Amino acid sequence: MRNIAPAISPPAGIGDRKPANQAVLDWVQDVAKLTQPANIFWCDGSDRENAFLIEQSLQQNVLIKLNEKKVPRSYLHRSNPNDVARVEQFTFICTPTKEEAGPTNNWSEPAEMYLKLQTMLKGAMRGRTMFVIPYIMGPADSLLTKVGFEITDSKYVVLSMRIMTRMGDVAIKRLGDDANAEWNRGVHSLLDVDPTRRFICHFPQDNAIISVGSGYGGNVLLSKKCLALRIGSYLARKQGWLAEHMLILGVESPEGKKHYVAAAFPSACGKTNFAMLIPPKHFAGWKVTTVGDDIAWMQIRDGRLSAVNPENGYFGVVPGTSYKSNPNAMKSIEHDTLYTNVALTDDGDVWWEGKDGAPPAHAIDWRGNDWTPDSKEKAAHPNSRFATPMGNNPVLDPDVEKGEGVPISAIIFGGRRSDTMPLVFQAFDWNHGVYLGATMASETTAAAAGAVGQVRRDPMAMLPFCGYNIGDYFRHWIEIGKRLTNPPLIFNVNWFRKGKDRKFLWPGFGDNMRVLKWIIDRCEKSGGAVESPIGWLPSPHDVDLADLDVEHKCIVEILGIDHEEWQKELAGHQNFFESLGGVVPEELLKQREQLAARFKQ
Ligand code: OXD
Ligand code: MN
Repeated sequence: MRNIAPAISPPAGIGDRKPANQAVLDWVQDVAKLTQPANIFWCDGSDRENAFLIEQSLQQNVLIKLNEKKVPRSYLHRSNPNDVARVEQFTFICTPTKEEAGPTNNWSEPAEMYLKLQTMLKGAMRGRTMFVIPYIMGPADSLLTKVGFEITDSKYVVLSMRIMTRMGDVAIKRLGDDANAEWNRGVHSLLDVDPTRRFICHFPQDNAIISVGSGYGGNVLLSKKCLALRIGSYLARKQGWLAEHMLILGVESPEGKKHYVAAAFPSACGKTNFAMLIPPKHFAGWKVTTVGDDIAWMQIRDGRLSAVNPENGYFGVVPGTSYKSNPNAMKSIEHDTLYTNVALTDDGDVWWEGKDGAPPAHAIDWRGNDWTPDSKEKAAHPNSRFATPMGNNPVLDPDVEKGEGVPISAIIFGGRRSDTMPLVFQAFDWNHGVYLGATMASETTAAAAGAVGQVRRDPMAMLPFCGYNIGDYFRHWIEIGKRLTNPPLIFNVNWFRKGKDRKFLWPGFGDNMRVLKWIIDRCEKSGGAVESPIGWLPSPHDVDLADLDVEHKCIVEILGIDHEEWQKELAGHQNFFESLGGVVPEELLKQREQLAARFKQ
């Protein structure tokens, strides 16, 4: 299977939907002059176009058709084995000064980076088709919604963007013909998929992105991490709103009282699972619904934060997904799904580590090699993915298309921590909550290239995604807090704490409803808690643990804090703040001092 495929010739009526906006036409001509494609394909997002591109992708070995009975209208793509995750080391924020990008981003001077990329892009699409994808991020009638155009030489990108964004006419109409309208310019080329020529570059002042040398989703679906988070966070600060790496869920009581919660977790920490949670039997009548599983755009409305999901689909990690861990995700990916880097069974089905049932006796692994249960290699890559339309989700929130968004009652920060962090605690106030987010840490996963399992500070889960100086980002959060008359309560959770036997203390998944219920109780001012140095902690009787098969001593351990571990944690916060070289706002430095002082009381 290959990523790079020769040009295609569409029949009349396909690939010719040119927008009227002169600024778009001029930009496309400029990129075409540079990259010299065989032809230009103007995407409209229609069913007919999609069917044509799928047919071409099957012929050109870009996709494999899966068994129509087992996974209807679904396909498998294999990326180049050197290209399976986001490449943070080759991701750049290009601003006039290094200070604007700040201490957590790779920086380049824009003119220098443009020159380097233009040199790489010269003639890069020769013999290939150049696709122009119009799309919007956000519900069609939201004030927050942004228009983007992505140019790409990959059909896989076009097919994925149709799932992940609202694509085609809706964007052309929203942009209109005003040559000065705001829209994002995204250019992607696979080049030769060589890791030494792989760069993901953002030019926030120009609202522009250029990504070269990769075919992996997180690097090339420019709507997602690049526009909705990196450029999005930059625009959000300028325009007074928040672009965050957060899921959004609705939780409704049996009496019909509904709250919405936004939660930030680093990549591959179970955001999709939490967003689709099925409450355990004991919580009969409670309903959890999904607004979004990865990104939240939040604006201030009537003194509250109101959130929309800018995306239209889910690009989730496959391994570990099962009817036990996430039945709603399983139902979502049973049809109309584009899989990347999972294993292919002999009967044309997909398989991955952690799927329900016994492993197949034989399969083709994600690299295209024979695989049996005795193989040393994994059948599916640990960062293999599904792209599936959010309309497939059986628990999709009915207000997902509401332009004004949904009102947020609580914000949750969380990471993957084997120790130190209790199951849940509540910040004393907004600035303390910002401190919890700013000092968040997690053990690294396969979602990004590099070592797995190392604890790294990942403020608000935005370390790889904040498109400007992290100090200014913290300050922006503090400023937003000042404008909120009814701010959400802020919590920290950790599903991953381990006991002395190195086993997880908490079952997670559906049982996280118990934690969510305590959070909702706190929002309703009915939940009990005890004051501790780190914030409000529930005691075991404050959390509904009925029918939970976990020993009481494990509950006590996971709800509690270890003062020695927290001394190390405090030192970790200080080291992290120091490593940022003086950009951390006074308010947060003060929060650290107050936290340290509370431990001494
Ligand atoms: C993702 C990520 O793909 O965070 O959502 O890496
Ligand atoms: Mn993510």
